[in-house]
Amino acid sequence: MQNKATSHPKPKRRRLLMAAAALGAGALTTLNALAQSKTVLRISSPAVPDDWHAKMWTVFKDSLDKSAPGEFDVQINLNATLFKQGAESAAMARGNLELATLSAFDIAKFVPEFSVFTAGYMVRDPAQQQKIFQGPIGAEMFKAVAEKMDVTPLATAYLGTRQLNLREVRSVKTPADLKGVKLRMPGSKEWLFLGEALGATATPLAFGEVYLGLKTGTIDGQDNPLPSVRAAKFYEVTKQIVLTSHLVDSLFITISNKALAALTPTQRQKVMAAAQAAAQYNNDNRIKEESQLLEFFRKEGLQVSTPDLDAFHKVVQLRYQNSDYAKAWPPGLVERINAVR
Ligand code: KDO
Repeated sequence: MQNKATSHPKPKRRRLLMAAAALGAGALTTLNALAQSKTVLRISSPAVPDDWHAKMWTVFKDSLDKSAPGEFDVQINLNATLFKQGAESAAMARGNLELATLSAFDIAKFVPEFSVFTAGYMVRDPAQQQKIFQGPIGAEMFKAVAEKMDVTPLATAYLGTRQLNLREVRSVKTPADLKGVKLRMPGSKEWLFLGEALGATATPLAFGEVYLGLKTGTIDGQDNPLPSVRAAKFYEVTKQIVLTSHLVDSLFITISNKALAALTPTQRQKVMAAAQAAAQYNNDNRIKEESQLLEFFRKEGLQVSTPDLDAFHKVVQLRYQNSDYAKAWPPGLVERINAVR
């Protein structure tokens, strides 16, 4: 026997129920259609949420939500939760990822001449960095990236100037003083070469594992720009910052060519403008923070020291000049970079 609640409703109530169901289904269909018509832009980054190059993706998303309301579904994945650090360019080439930030090291694997930007003491400061990549050198390099990697750089973000950050206090004046120091570097031979050029014993580790490595002592130190040392809280598990300033580091906001080709010309312009706004936000905040952070680290009890920078320049530059990397640099490229002011 049917109970009352599940027996057929009275005609008026039934009509109402049917109308509500129809409305519900209709609204759902509209929502589905809207969701489907949105262009999904998946982003993957190893950055921690509190770092500027993580926050810049919100600027990117907000910019697109404003300039192209309802057209894009921007999905931001931080902490390497979507793809592991270094796997982004392959994911983009396979069509599994639309946007990421690539380092010069990621690019140099496929575009050998790009290794010039992995060399210590090559780029002088963030202003020169922006001019290089916004000028003819950048245009030539980005063309090669698009051809060889099937991705297109949209803007250059300044990751900061890399400094050494040690677990125990040590007197570091020249690269020789880093002999035997187990220095964590990101996991590629281009990064390891930089660590070795600095005089240390370079050891590969993903960014997400550095905090624990420093805490437990499986590594003696790491190198990163000061804002990342703050954002990833490395200062909690280290005692010294050595201001080697060995790399004015860049991150390129890059889109897969497949995703780019799927956009209308107007959408392309909007995505480009959003990437540039994001980079600008990152650059302004990072430069400002870099100038203020030493005080913060000192208050946290870290010792801050400055080495013999001439000695570091000489040793590191010589290592690169004599390396196989330099053989891939077109004649005159270093001079052209130096001439950018
Ligand atoms: C790092 O692993 O040390 C590094 O700074 C390398 C950069 O290229 C970049 O991947 C960065 O980590 C991450 O975005 C985390 O800040």
